[in-house]
Amino acid sequence: MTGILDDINGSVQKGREKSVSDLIVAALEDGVSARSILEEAMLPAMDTVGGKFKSGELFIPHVLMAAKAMKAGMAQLRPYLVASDVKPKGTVVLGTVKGDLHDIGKNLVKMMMEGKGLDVVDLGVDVSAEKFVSAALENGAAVIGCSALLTTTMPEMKKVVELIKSENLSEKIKVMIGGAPVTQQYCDAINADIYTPDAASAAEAAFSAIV
Ligand code: B1M
Repeated sequence: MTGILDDINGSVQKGREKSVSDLIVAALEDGVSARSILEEAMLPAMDTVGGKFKSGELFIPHVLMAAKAMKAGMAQLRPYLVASDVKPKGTVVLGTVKGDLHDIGKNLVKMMMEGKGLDVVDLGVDVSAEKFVSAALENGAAVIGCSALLTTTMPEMKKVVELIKSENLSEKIKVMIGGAPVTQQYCDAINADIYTPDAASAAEAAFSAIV
């Protein structure tokens, strides 16, 4: 990574919202794609922050500031990542599972799904299995998307799968899971329908499950 992408990475890490914003404007003007800004600068910056938090080099307030800068940058990139003239092709109910407040990855998944022309009902964070299922029924959603970032909250995904099964909704509603600690192996173990490792593949998979 060089130049402006490097600077964006550094500013996200330091939680410098204004500088992230100015640098994104400059990068877009220079012809750097929104996708490159996200994937080559901003996402790696959050990974670095996570590593430094784990090793004790950074503390929660730093992580929060970085997350805030990341969110502001994502909002700025949103119009470039989401096509506006596509008709909704189906509905996904999306949220971060109960007990979990991480929402940056979930918001990215939402953006990518909207970019594929899917309608996304965003339930936010700390969403119970009951809420996922009732919202899916209310909105006629064919897919429930659960995001989890903590190993301690991953079992909430199993509750969603079990509730769908006990309500005999397995044919009608597919459960899709993802988040940093989630794996295909875990997906198989809890009998969820779809696992994807990143936001772009989540959007592809939801699109294929619906259309
Ligand atoms: Co937290 N946190 N955090 N944190 N945090 C992690 C997850 C952690 C790995 C950091 C570390 O120790 N290295 C660690 C979890 C350890 C574990 O469980 N094994 C951790 C911890 C411990 C905690 C607290 C417990 C800390 C504490 O209080 N002592 C606490 C928990 C609060 C709670 O949720 N109840 C906590 C709090 C926070 C903040 C509030 C400070 C902040 C969140 C702000 C916010 O989200 N609004 C925060 C952050 C920012 C992080 C890290 C640094 C970054 C997460 C992130 O946004 N990544 C994170 C370290 C890391 O992940 N490297 C960490 C960028 C984002 C784009 O990636 O969400 O993985 P991600 O999404 C990816 C894919 O996973 C995928 O798509 C995205 C990329 O395309 N994906 C899906 C996500 N959801 C998907 C759903 C799908 C498909 C794909 O289908 C439906």
